[in-house]
Amino acid sequence: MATHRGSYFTMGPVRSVACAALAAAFALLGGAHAQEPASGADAAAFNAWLEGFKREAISEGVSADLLERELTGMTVNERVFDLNDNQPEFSRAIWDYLDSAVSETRLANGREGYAQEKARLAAIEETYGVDAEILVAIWGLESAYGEIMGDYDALRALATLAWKGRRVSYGRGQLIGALKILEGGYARRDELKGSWAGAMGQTQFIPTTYLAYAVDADGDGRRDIWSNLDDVFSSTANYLSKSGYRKDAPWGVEVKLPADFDFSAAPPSARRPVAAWASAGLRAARGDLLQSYDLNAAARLISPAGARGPSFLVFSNFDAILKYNRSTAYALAVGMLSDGVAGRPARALGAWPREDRALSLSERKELQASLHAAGFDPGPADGVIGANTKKALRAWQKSAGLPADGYASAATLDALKGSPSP
Ligand SMILES: [Ca+2]
Repeated sequence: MATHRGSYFTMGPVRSVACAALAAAFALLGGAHAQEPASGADAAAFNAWLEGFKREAISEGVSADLLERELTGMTVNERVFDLNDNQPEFSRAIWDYLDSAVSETRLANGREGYAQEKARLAAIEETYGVDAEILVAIWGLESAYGEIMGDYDALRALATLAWKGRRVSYGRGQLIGALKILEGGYARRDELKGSWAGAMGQTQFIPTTYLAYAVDADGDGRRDIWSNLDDVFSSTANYLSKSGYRKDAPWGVEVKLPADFDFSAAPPSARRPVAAWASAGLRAARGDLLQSYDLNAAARLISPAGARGPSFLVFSNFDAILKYNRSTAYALAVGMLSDGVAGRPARALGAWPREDRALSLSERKELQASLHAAGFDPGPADGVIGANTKKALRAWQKSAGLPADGYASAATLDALKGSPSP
């Protein structure tokens, strides 16, 4: 994920990279959960766990000397423990997220950074085949252009996650990764700082992403994603390139749908050539035609706020950005911010349904239970509106004669609760 911070976790399993401080804010933390402080007897339990972890790490190739040096005397970070334990009750609406992700300040700072780093970015764009404005947008979302990288000690934060809680498997793998960074001499011990969930540096790489993709671009022997911009941009470009990003192709285009558009004929995973979408009546939101786009390029249709909000055709570069952070909102923010940075219109023309209220966790579970009661299968009622829930929602909407956009809003829940049982 570009950044591993609090809320991005609410959008699915741990991402491969960190998402931004911002993306973290996508869901508001629920607040007053009672937490058990990890003290007293827990400290002894942590130490016992640590000894077992050291043995496992040795078997995975980490040297005993390094483990003794770095983990002896390690303690739980109780702040990290609490953050990890916090289940968000409310999700942020995508328009609220985008307001912050693509704010005037972030746009202005992005244009400034783009101008300042023009020569450096041009060289990296050429080397990796990734558009400079996309690199700047990710930089802006991940760390506010290097300003907010997090100052949690990564080893201690990851040891805390690996010990106990919802992310032990993630924490364990990343802790091993962080130790291997030190063993390889890629970064200094005092540099290993980041978010509470272990995402580090100006691009918020988690340790395994760092190991696989971080680059020593200036040839000083270190992959410095904290303070060396050659390394920062090259690492990000390398990751995007390996994720399938191709330069000079668009991430997506906002479209207008015909009034009678049948969403049920366009599930979100369907990739079709632009020409086929044009035949189905789609038009570019700015200008009427899609003719300026490659008519053979495969595109998916996304309507993140349902039929009443803006829709976009997104291309393979959008999917490459999703590998950085598996959130549609994040990938849209990267695309829009990159457009703004490069001097193109940065915001959607279509209006977001701002009067809609995002559903709470309990309401999302209620929606799933109601779908089940109505004879549709949304999967377990876990409050996560994933592919299965959206599919069931679309099927119910179609059966009820509503636009089958799979969008879960308060209005959807009301309609569903008022619908007759089969
Ligand atoms: Ca370097």
